[in-house]
Amino acid sequence: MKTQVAIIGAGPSGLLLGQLLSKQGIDNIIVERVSGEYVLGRIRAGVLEQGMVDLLREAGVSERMDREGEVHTGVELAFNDKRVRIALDELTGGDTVMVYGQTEVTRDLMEARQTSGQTTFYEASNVQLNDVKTDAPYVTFEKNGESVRLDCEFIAGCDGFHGVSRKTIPDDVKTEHERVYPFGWLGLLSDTKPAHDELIYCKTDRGFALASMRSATRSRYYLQVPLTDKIEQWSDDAFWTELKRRLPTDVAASMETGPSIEKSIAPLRSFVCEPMQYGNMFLVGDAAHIVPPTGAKGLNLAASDVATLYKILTRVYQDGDRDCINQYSEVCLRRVWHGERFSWWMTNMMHDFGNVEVNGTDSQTFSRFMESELNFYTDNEEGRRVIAMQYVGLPYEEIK
Ligand code: FAS
Ligand code: PHB
Repeated sequence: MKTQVAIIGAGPSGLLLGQLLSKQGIDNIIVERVSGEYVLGRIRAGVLEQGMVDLLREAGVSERMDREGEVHTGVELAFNDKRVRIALDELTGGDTVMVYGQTEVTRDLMEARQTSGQTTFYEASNVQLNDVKTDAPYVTFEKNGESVRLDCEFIAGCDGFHGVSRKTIPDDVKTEHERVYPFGWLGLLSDTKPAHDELIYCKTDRGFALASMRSATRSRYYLQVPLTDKIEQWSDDAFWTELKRRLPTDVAASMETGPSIEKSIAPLRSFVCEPMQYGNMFLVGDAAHIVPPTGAKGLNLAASDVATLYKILTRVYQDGDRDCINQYSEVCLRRVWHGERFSWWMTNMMHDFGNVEVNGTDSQTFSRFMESELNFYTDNEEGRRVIAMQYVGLPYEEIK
């Protein structure tokens, strides 16, 4: 079997890349480890930057997003009994974010791929990448007990943090940067009216909380929890009770509660693999980098990687320019590190680190530093503009 671009992973990175390449007539095949239903069952991101919204429109998969998604012009930070609204549009000259769940983005991309007739192998096992340093790389995997070989010209490793692609880069070639946070996020999805019409990021002495949403009738909430917590410890009632303790009083008082339709605990880490390319294999999205979700950057950084790789491969196939492939890693990493820093910064400012020493600073001193940081950046318009610029997303970089 042969294709031009083999894509490993059918999450948002793999599906969006496949859709964009297909629209340029570039043949691609996706190899995914689990079923499509399983991919859709993962509840993850909820906020799309303008750049990702534009890319989904370019990919021709935005009709439902434009109909059902909510354009948000601001987000709130609540701390020390005050609420500061970050007026995204006013502070950035009109940029906004779109609230539309990753699950829906993935569903729209899956439907578009079905329509395009491009091949996707779900439930493929023992996926291996071979000869990625040559001009004739190939992927091997098993499907329904059969061994399959997929010859290609390029491989896009869109297989997430636990995938096989990053492992293809030899240890003496790659550098992995990592910061694991001493807490996790307990997330709950419910078919209840959102507690507020915009997102509220809350810092309290009980820990962080986030009130988000998926639509006017579906809410998404998060609580900072110790890494030792297990989901079985958290009944719905316990979740709602704790959330009400962390939300602003008036918001908590009027909040609608109801049964969870999903509840899970995710660890928080900052992670970057450098380089993001090895021969004719390119790491995309979570396969290359992870951010704590405090900055709503995870999915959005994946989208900007996709945009860069799509532009490069289009130039290779349409203009015969192969030199540009060497720009991939450098262009992606410049934007990735800005997203990493913002997510790390927001996590440090908004969470309670308890008695954990941070960067050699005792927890109490660190907490004072972060309190000052949060007050400084929210007390003046220039500080709020710094937050707004990053939250709506920095511009995508063009390929030279
Ligand atoms: P994904 O991990 O989504 O997709 C990778 C795909 O590759 C998966 O379908 C996997 O099955 C497949 N795969 C893995 N190994 C393979 C192999 N060997 N062979 C073939 N296929 C393989 N981001 C936010 O912005 N906001 C959030 O609130 C947020 N919450 C998150 C919660 C959790 C629990 C996690 C894990 C992430 C969260 N993220 C959030 C980040 C998330 O949205 C990612 O950025 C996004 O899923 C990245 O998409 P992909 O790069 O496609 O990786
Ligand atoms: C979400 O709605 O899942 C969400 C929104 C913003 C974040 C993280 C998660 O920063």
